[in-house]
Parts: sequence; C-alpha cells; structure tokens
Amino acid sequence: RNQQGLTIWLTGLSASGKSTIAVELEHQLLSTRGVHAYRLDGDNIRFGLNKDLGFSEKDRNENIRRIAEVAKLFADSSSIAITSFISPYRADRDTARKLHEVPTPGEKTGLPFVEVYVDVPVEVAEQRDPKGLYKKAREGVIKEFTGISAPYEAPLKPEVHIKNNEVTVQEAVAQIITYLDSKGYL
Ligand code: GGZ
Repeated sequence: RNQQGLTIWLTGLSASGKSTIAVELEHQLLSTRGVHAYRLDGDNIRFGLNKDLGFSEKDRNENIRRIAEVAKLFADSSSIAITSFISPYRADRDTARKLHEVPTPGEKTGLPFVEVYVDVPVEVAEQRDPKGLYKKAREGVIKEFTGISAPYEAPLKPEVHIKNNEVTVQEAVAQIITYLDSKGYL
C-alpha cells in the first residue's frame, strides 16, 4: 500500500501539551495504522540544525522556515512529519503551509498540511509550568517569552482545534486521527 506523505503541524504555547500529543500520535499511527511517522521537535531540531537560533522574532521566523523545509522533505518521502513547535507567528505558519500545498514545478499536487491548534488558556499553561519557565519569564530572567512578553498569534482556521485543558491525550489524538481519516489520508 502506498502511504500518503503529509505534515501535521502542531502549534500552541509552551506547556500546552504539543509534545505529549505528538508522541502519542506517532505511536498510534505506527501501531494501529502501520504508517511511518517522524517527529520533529525542540530536542532534535533546536539542539542540532537550528542550534544557532534563539527566540528573537527573526530567529523564530528562521526556526520555523527551516523546520517547514525539513518537514516537507519527510512528507515528500511519503512519511508523516509531526512537528511540535510553538510557531507563534501566523505568517510563518502560513508560509509553511504554502510551501507544502503549492505544487513544485512538474508535480500535479502539493502535500497536505494539517494545522493543529493545541489550545490552552495562557493561565493554564502558566499554572502547569513544568519547567519553571513562566516563573522565570515573570521575573524577567527569560526575555521575550511567548504568552508573557512575546506574542502568540492563535490560528484562525486550523484543520483541528484541540481544547487541551478539556480533553485527555487519547481524545486529542483521536481528534487528529478522525480528521486524517475524513480526508482519506490514512
Ligand atoms: C518561548 C522558550 C523561550 C522563549 C526557551 N519563548 O516548554 P518548552 O521550553 O520545552 O518549549 C519552549 C521551547 C520553544 O521553542 P520553539 O522552537 O517551539 O519556539 S518557536 O516556535 O517560537 O521558535 C520552551 C523553550 O523553548 N523556550 N526560551 N523565550 N519558549
């Protein structure tokens, strides 16, 4: 069976639960559908390819630009790329989408781009604060922290909107897989 490559783009605040969802989604795609998926996250991107980048607006733009290019390569190789980055700027996410959806010369179709908004109120993320980063941001130790002292531009029309303070990880993943099934991607 030929697998359809695509990119699942998770976006949301620090501590919104993106990584947890990404891990479980990857696991379920592989174990219950037998499709190959690969996760791109801070651990394998920000410490490698993008270790020259920080958290200024310019650096975040470049972070997301490179991640989008890499995700597209995975999708083009018929894998499912799952990205989990804050990706706070709408324009950057829209550029990532275009890069996938607009067919490259000689191709008939582009690659599907599935934007998933992992939505929790900033108060909830700050309450969770698993790494103490919100506290440091409040104290001014970390500057330009998303949701506190740097912007997060929420998606206007994400393919999937997860209200992640109201659902379990299993329910969140089910929402994504239901969407993929509805599009015939799996
Ligand atoms: C936001 C920051 C910052 C600042 C360090 N703002 O919860 P985490 O720790 O593990 O996830 C956050 C991660 C964000 O990196 P991304 O590559 O996803 O960001 S972006 O898409 O905006 O480029 C957080 C940590 O890095 N972190 N400083 N100032 N998050």
